Amino acid sequence: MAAGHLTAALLTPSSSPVLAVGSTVIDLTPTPLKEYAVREFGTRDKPILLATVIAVTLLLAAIAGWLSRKHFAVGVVFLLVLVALAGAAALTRPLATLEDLIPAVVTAIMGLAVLFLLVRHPSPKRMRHPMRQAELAEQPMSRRMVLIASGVVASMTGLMAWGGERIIARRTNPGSITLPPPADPAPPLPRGIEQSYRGISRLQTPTDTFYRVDTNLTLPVVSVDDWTLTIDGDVENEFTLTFDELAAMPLVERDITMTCVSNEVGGRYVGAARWLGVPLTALFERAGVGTKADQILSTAVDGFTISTPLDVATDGRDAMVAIGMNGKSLKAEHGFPARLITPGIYGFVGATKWLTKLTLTTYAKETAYWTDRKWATDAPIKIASRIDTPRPLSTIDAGRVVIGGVAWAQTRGIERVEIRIDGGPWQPTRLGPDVGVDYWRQWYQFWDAEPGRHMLAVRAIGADGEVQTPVRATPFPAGSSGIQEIVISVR
Ligand SMILES: Nc1nc2c(c(=O)[nH]1)N[C@H]1C(S)=C(S)[C@@H](COP(=O)(O)O)O[C@H]1N2
Ligand SMILES: [Mo]
Repeated sequence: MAAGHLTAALLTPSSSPVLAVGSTVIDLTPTPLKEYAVREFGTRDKPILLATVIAVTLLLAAIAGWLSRKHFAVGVVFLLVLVALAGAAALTRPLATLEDLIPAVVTAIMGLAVLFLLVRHPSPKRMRHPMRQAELAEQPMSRRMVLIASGVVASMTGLMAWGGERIIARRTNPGSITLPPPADPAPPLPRGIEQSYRGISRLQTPTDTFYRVDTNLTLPVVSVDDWTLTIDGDVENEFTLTFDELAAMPLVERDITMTCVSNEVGGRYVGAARWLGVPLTALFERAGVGTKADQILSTAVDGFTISTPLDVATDGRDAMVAIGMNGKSLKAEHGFPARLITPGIYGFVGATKWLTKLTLTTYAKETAYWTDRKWATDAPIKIASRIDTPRPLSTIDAGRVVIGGVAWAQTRGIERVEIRIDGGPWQPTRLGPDVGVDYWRQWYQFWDAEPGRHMLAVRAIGADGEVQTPVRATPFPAGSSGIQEIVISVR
């Protein structure tokens, strides 16, 4: 497996047996199980998945070894079937080519070699009659030989896996590239209240702590020199841009808060950043949108797809193909070199990372990854608020404390945020600076905390008058709702 991983690292990382099997598991996971994993494991879901794939493989490989001690051929067939499954997983990835089978072939050859080394170690006799099973039992490998052989295999495995990981990390990390300044810059970001009231989320989420959600076990390898963006489908002039051509178009800079549909009440899958990009409307103007399209089908370099309602993306909001985030080019994790950003709708319907194609089409004709898994097609972000401080279940000292957090109602803006202490009346809070309707709003309030256990709740009221509902909804299929209520102890 490590040899296959190393081979894939040099060719196409996603064709690595471990990664291909893991990705196939992700794609085949039923929605309720996926929801459970996201809820229970959060961003550790990927390492846990990979660890499981590796553990199960080791177990199955052990069975292959055990089988082959009795009947070598049976062990060989078992091992080959396992590797064939990994090869099939690699071949059925979107955009896979025959070349993606190579890591599986290497895995098979290496697997057989190891099996042969460990089970059918060459002895002078066996060299002459390699297929004579009976001799195996007569001449077991000495304990010392077993230890040496296992040690060699284990260290080679570690070395190859480590090498593969290093190569993948280097190939998928593009480094920062210089971008032209915006033709339409955002005003300077006001000072947030996070420095005055510790524990409240920063007004702008730093890129390295910005949440990451995608189906990718491994980041795509994208070279900015080869990358292109194509606009096609129901348009008058289909066209393709290189990165430099895209970056040469007039760029806008906007502060936008993104939210993931998987965000639970009080969750962390939300982040606020400054995005630099080309407005979708500019690209569509150049393409000349036809009359039939009602959907923008965006495709990522790895074949992943997202559907965005055309009327939503073009209703005047700042939807864009973003190439910059917080003053730098996009990081690999966030979609280098270009991604879609659509304010006001959840990421899974409007924030395609590693974007390479925008196809104007219809919902009747084309479906995308999440639509195929029964998630909503149109998913406006629900008004929400979060308590950042004090932390749930924390113990704090009695006296004057600050309760604070963030609230968001993209495309509408936040009018008020209210808190409730121990089930009492809703009380007003003070708001942080206003960065626009698509941005979250920091909020805080002082509270004279008395010893004991207390319940704190928060709700937001939108500029359109909508009051955040206490009615609970799960993230599936169109985003969670409900009011966050936390318990804390005061001593
Ligand atoms: N290519 C691709 N783009 C994607 C996804 C994905 O799985 N693949 N996930 C989407 C989801 S569900 C969200 S919430 C946002 C998250 O963007 P971020 O990781 O930069 O925060 O990206 C969206 N774009
Ligand atoms: Mo998401």
